[in-house]
Amino acid sequence: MKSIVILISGRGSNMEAMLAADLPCRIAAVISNKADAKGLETARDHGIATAVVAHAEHASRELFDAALAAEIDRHRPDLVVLAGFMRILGDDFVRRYHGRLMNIHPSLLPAFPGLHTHRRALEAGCRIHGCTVHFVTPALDSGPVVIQAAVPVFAEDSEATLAARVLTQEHFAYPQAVRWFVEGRLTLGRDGRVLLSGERRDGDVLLSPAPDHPKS
Ligand code: NHR
Ligand code: GAR
Repeated sequence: MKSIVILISGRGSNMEAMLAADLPCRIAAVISNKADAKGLETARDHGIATAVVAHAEHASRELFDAALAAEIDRHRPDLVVLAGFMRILGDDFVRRYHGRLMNIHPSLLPAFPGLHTHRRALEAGCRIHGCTVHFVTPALDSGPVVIQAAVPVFAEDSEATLAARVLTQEHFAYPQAVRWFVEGRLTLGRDGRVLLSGERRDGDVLLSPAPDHPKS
């Protein structure tokens, strides 16, 4: 059975969704760059090993990355999962985990890489927003896309209501992506493209605003 390590920085609701999804893999550890991350408690409550590698205690990004990699490698994971992990990782770190490092980003990439995605989607007047699971590459939020989920944006939305709607979909999309990976169905090809075996082809469309005459 494959094993994974999950990196968090805060609440850890995506991590919790993975625990709840009963994935066919071992969750070897949950590691945070912040000692006060709420998700660490949740992981401990589930009997999962936790560790803190505090970025604030390292003199440079390179030293932090190296300490983080050392902690991850103790567990020899097949996959490293960024779940609300908020530190940009350097090229050496990303290359070390090439094809086995995934992130969930709260926008429909390539729209809105970086931070404050929900605010920016509202400001841009988007009618559709969402989240993206991607393999991590050195360029921020630009790696090959594994799965995306779209949600409508409503005129009365605030950053908080929109974030909550997206987060609900994150909790479906991310465990699905990790399941594909640990089942051995999902790989990053040598050409940098995502390969998913046995992919379904009956995806639905989301029109937002909804049309007057919905398809039956
Ligand atoms: N690292 C690389 N190399 N590539 C990616 O695609 C990465 C990554 C590290 C994290 C998650 C990402 C997101 O989904 C992620 C993707 C943090 C920042 C950021 O600006 C940006 C994007 C993401 C995560 N972090 C600040 C920094 O200086 C700190 C912000 C804070 O601590 O609150 O590292 O959005
Ligand atoms: C999620 O919405 C995730 O997509 C986002 O932060 C939230 C973390 O929630 N990630 C980023 O913005 C990465 N920069 P969680 O801790 O409850 O999973």
